[in-house]
Amino acid sequence: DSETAGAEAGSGSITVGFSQLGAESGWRTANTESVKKALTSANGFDLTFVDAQQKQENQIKALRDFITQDVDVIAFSPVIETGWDEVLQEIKDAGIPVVLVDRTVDTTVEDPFATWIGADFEQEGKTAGEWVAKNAPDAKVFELQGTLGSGAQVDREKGFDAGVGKQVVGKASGNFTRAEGKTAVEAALQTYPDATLIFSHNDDMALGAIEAIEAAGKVPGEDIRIVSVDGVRDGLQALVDKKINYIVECNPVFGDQLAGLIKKVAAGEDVPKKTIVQDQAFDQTTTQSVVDGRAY
Ligand code: GYE
Repeated sequence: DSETAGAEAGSGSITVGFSQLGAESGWRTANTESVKKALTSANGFDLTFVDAQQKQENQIKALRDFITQDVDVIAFSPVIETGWDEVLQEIKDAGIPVVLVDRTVDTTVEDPFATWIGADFEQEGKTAGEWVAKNAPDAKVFELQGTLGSGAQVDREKGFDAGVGKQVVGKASGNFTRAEGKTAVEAALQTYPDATLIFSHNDDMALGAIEAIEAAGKVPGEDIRIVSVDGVRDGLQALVDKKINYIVECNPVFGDQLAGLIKKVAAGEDVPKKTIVQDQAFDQTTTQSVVDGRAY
């Protein structure tokens, strides 16, 4: 699944290979849209975009193809943190700068990327934990984790558990998708019947959790409260419908900021090592107009 917008791009355009990790969630779809909207030929880019379908081997293959194409800049969202040493070294040896998008890497390669743009996942987990500490200090928590080993899972769990880890009675991964979130919660309702709150690492899994809870004859948001991360429209709708209790935002719309960074990196200009995308949080006072006005 690869496409190129190069046909009309002039010789002065910046060639970019972008390896997106997948299309697992509403967040990801909005992020892909934002990136594609910003990296157009009209804006001076010649983009090759490849979706890895949540498989690291697909990403590594795409990155190697970008080296062969000798693109000006390689951008990618790593599905998990580890396993990139070899390919990052190859990219470095080829002299191609890397712009890391959204998730983070854990590598032995020195100075592996020029810049990273994404959210503060640990803070998101902390913010979720603060809501639980204040509003549900006696709740027993089931933690519905994202893709195991991904920066978003590792750091959200770290931030949450640092605050209210003692309240966590069980954990399982739903791989950031609605379907796997549902399956994980169906099992959790059997394994941890005492759980009264779910901390879900994203909205899609929380929406799957709602289906599982309702199918078990319980009321999501009441019998089992739900705290989630992202703030996509479907998640916010469930919040307004009182099925989710609190959502920590993770903003996927940073394509323009990314385009600005890529231009600077391609020109050899100095860029900050990190750009943190700003987030807010939503509680049940959120109104329908916020949902209706949401762009994704
Ligand atoms: O929260 C989730 C997605 O890495 C921030 O990945 C991203 C996360 C996002 O699947 O919905």
